[in-house]
This record gives sequence, C-alpha cells and structure tokens, in this order.
Amino acid sequence: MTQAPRRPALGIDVVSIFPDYLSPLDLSLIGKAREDGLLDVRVHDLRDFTHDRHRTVDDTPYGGGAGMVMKVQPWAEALDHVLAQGNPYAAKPRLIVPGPGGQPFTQALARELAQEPWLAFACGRYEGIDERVYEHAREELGLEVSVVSLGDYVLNGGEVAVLAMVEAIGRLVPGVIGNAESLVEESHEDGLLEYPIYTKPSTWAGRPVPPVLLSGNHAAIAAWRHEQRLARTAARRPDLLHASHAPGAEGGPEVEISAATPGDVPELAVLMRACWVQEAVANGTLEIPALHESLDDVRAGLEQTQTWLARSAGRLVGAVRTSVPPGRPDEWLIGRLCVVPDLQGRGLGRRLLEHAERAAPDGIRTFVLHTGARSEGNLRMYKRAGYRRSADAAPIAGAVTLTKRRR
Ligand code: JD8
Repeated sequence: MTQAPRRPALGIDVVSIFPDYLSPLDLSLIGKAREDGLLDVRVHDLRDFTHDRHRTVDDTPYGGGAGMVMKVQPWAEALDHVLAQGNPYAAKPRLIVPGPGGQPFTQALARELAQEPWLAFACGRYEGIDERVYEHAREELGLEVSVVSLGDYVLNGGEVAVLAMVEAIGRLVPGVIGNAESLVEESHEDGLLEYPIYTKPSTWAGRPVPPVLLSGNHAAIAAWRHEQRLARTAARRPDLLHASHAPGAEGGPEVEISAATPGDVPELAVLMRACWVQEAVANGTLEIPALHESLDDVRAGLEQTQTWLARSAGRLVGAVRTSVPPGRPDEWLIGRLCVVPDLQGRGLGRRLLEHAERAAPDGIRTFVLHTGARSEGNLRMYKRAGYRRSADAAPIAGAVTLTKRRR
C-alpha cells in the first residue's frame, strides 16, 4: 500500500513585540508537529525592524484620543522580511491580523486556513495598528489580508488570539493529531457539541457509567451519543441547534423528502453525475457506475429500488435509494445517497440516511451501504450514524462496505 505523499509543512510566521508570548507553541502537539516537520512556525520580533535607539514601534494617534498606535514603518519592514524569507510551497502568505472587530474565528475558518500552505499572523498591541499597514499589505504586497476575532471580548493584544488560532489550525493538519478519527465527533465539527465521556472505574462514588457504554452495541452507543449531543447542544448552544437541526435549515426553505417518479429522472441523472464527479476526484477513479448511467439506466433504477428525493422550494437537492439485495432478505441496501455540493455539511445527508433506514420493512436486520474508501466526509457521517466497516467486499474497486445492525 503506497504511502500517501506527505503534505508539505504548513508554514506559519508570527510577528509580535512579545515573541516570548508565543513560546507555548514549542510545547505539546504543536511543538511535536514542528519537530516532525508538519508545521514550520517562525516567530519574529517587530522591534528588530526599528532603527532608533528606543526601538520605537508606537506613537500618538492622529486626531487625538487615548492610547498609542503602532507605526507603519516597522510593520512594513517586518512584512518585507517575512516575504523575503519565502516559503517552498507558496509565493505569498495569507495574512491574518487578529482584532476585536474582525470576522469570527470558527472551526470552519480553522479548516479553511489549515488548507493554506503559508500563513502569517500580525500581533497588534496598544490601540491597534496604523490602517495603512493593512492597505500596504493588500495593495503593494498583494496579500490576502483577513482581520479575525477570537471572540466578543477585549484582549490587550493579538498574541493570545494567535496562540489559539495556530493550535486550532495546526491540529487539523494531517498527522498532527495521532488519531485523526478523534477529530470526527468534536464539537463545532458538525454543528453539535460533544457527548459526555467516561473512563474507568465503571462506578465511582456510587456513580455508574451509563450502561449503554458498557454494552458493546455500537449502534446503540452511536445513537445514545447522538442524542446526548443534541440534548447538550439544545441546552448550552441552542443557536447551533437551530442552525443544524431546524426544519428547512439544510437548504433554506423547507426540504421535503418524497418518493421519486419517472418525471424526476432527468434531474436525478444530473444530480448523481454532479455528486459522483466529486467522489471520482476524491477516490481517483472514474469507474463509478453512477457516472456511466444513461437516462434509461436511471429510469430502471427507479423500478428496481425505492428512490427518495429531497426538494427545497422545488429544487432537487438530494436523493437516496433503498432495496433488498438478491438472496439477502434481511438486509436493506442503502445507496446513491447524495446532496448537492452547495448544501453539503448541513445534516441533509444524515436526514436522508435516517429516512432510508425508517423506510425499511419488517424483517430487515442489517443496513448495508457502500462508499469510496477515500470519501472522508461520507465515512465520517456514516461513522457518526453508527455504521462500521464490514469485511464484505464492495461491488467496485476502491469502495468499502459499511453495515449497521437495525435497532
Ligand atoms: C488584537 C490591540 C487591544 C483592542 C483597545 C484594548 C482578537 N477577540 C479579541 N479581543 N481583543 C482582541 C485584540 C485586541 C487587540 C489587538 C486583538 C491589538 N488590541 C486593543 C481595541 C481596543 N485595545 C481580539 N483577535
């Protein structure tokens, strides 16, 4: 099995008048990732780019007012220096400037920044940085500049924010977190908070661990954990819950799921082509049946399976189909589950999966489905839904079989 080529190190430059403030990045997982070459973090002292005896980086604000403002010249030279050092994987860094008025820092933004090859962070102090530094970075240096806030409270400078952002971004770089699996069910990863966790002893001070967790019944454990996540989110962060679980949230106005009819065939063919191109890219193969089906094949599919469609304000936004595999009367094969690219990650796939499961007739004991071995997003969603890898071969090369016992 050839090793996937290791992703080049994520380059991170940080400029601050308190470089020692960033020394926690030498420790723990981020520190190890730097030793392992997964992250290349460089911290620069802004005062190194001053030329006066007092190494001055600030001055009084034009127009009056309290406090001091950081001067343009040291920042301009510091940015020139960072760019001049270069990065083997990118011509220019994306510049992140923490500020209380910036766009909120979120897990989604962390995921986005973790995809970048080179990030630079400018830590302000005092009342902030002269506005012309932002203009110079954008217009003269041609950098993408983002002002980002850690949260709705006031800090004394950008260093604490950079510590948090570098940790949240760095741990998403492949290989930094030993068991990438553990990233799957984290809070904010999918809009729900985490479930409660326990370890030995199974009873402490008369307090038992919830019995389901000792049952070995993966499906029941997955279901309990999902319910706990919903309950916690409703209690602590209803704003998140509304976003991910309110009816219609998946696609704006109401999303209705209904049985497909022959009239839906043309749209369904387009939807499946769009979604399986994505799978083909992820899995590096075009040998995927959905990509080679004619309209007649899709029409036949409607006759041989129960096909369900999700529509939002009339727009076809998702689909799934179900059938009993020949010779396996107690299995429910769930297939062709797909969601339009612009609405993925909002729970519609999970809703279609639950609908397909609920549609199973009596006598069905096991749900079965197949997906690409490298379809990370799908595998995460199915794992959260209680599915586990099966030794059974999948119908096509590069795919895997997942099963779940019906509760
Ligand atoms: C950068 C200077 C201090 C801010 C006058 C207090 C982020 N969530 C956040 N809260 N505060 C910051 C932040 C604060 C900063 C700087 C980030 C640079 N200050 C200033 C304006 C009011 N003092 C932040 N991210």
